[in-house]
Amino acid sequence: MASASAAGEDESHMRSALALARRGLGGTWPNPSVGCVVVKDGRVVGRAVTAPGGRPHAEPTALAMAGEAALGATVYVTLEPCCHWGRTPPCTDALIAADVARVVVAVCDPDPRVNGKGCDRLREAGIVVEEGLLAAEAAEVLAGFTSRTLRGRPLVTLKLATTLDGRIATHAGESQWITGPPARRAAHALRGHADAVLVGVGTVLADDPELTCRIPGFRASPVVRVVVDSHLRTPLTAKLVRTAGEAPSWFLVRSGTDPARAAAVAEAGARVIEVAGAAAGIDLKQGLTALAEAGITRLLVEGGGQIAAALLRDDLVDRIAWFHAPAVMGGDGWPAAQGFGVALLSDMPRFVCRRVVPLGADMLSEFEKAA
Ligand code: AOF
Ligand code: ZN
Repeated sequence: MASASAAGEDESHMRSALALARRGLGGTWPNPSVGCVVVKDGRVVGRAVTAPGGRPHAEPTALAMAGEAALGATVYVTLEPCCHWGRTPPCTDALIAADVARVVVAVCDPDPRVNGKGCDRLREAGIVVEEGLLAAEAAEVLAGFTSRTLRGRPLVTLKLATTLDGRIATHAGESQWITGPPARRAAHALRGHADAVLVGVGTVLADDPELTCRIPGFRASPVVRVVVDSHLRTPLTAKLVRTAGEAPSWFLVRSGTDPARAAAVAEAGARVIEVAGAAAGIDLKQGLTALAEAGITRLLVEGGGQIAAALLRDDLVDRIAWFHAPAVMGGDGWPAAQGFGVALLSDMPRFVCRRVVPLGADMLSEFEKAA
């Protein structure tokens, strides 16, 4: 009985650590968002999440909060503590110096500088280490970082807001608003947990969007706005350029694009990233690689139909968040994804439905790439 309740206590503290880690999503890139809870004699004496920008890591902050109480404590951490010298000392050293008794880790760090060596180091120092508690939940929180580390690209979520027949605008170009306020709030929440939001230049020219997360208190640092704009057609008067000093605006342009234009956009405070060209526009796979190199782990793609089609065609979409309004527009409306040459059903990218949520009159369905 005693051990069953101890296991329940472990699980409940790890759930708190995971909740902390989820709060940091979107703000800790290029680092993962990690949650840490320090428990002594059944009482929580320290808790922390990785700071905005990725440093300090969670453990030293939680240990500092615990102070002397860390001696002999159990530490719950959603990711294996790091053992490398980066811009901050290794978290393993902080745990050893604090003389904690036990460290419970949810998942191993995929970063090759750590990857098992953090847990080894703690064990060598005589600390009891247990791995794997709530590993699936922790892996979900870590998915962006894992994607960037192991695949060299961010985790890509495609967000679509359409009619039941998958239309995003009428043939006359009217698109605001297809879904209602609760669905639009949920879409903002998706931005809240993304490191960056990406749109094509067509969306910028049509809607002049701001692409910020307008839910007060939701995130500590602004979301990065990314525009796929191969020939840098975004006008200097666009909101994304004018507000580049308040929130980062990045433009993925085709290598060799008009240097004078690129200089003017950069002068306004935006970042211009050159990417190799493709038949139409830029090579999006290389665009994603460039974003990962710049530190982005979680990318939300918001439109439009051309970008969606190109990403789907190249198998670059990991998840879809599809908001459906209970309305039908007909085939002359603009499609969520333009044609991308599917002739055989076996060529279609397929997804698995993970969740369906009613949102006011609308509905959100969440899909994940089928294995
Ligand atoms: C932890 N706790 O809260 C986080 C960790 O560049 P640095 O020195 O900040 O190190 C970044 C690496 O540290 C990152 O790649 C990942 O392996 C790990 N992140 N580790 O112990 C934390 N955020
Ligand atoms: Zn660390």
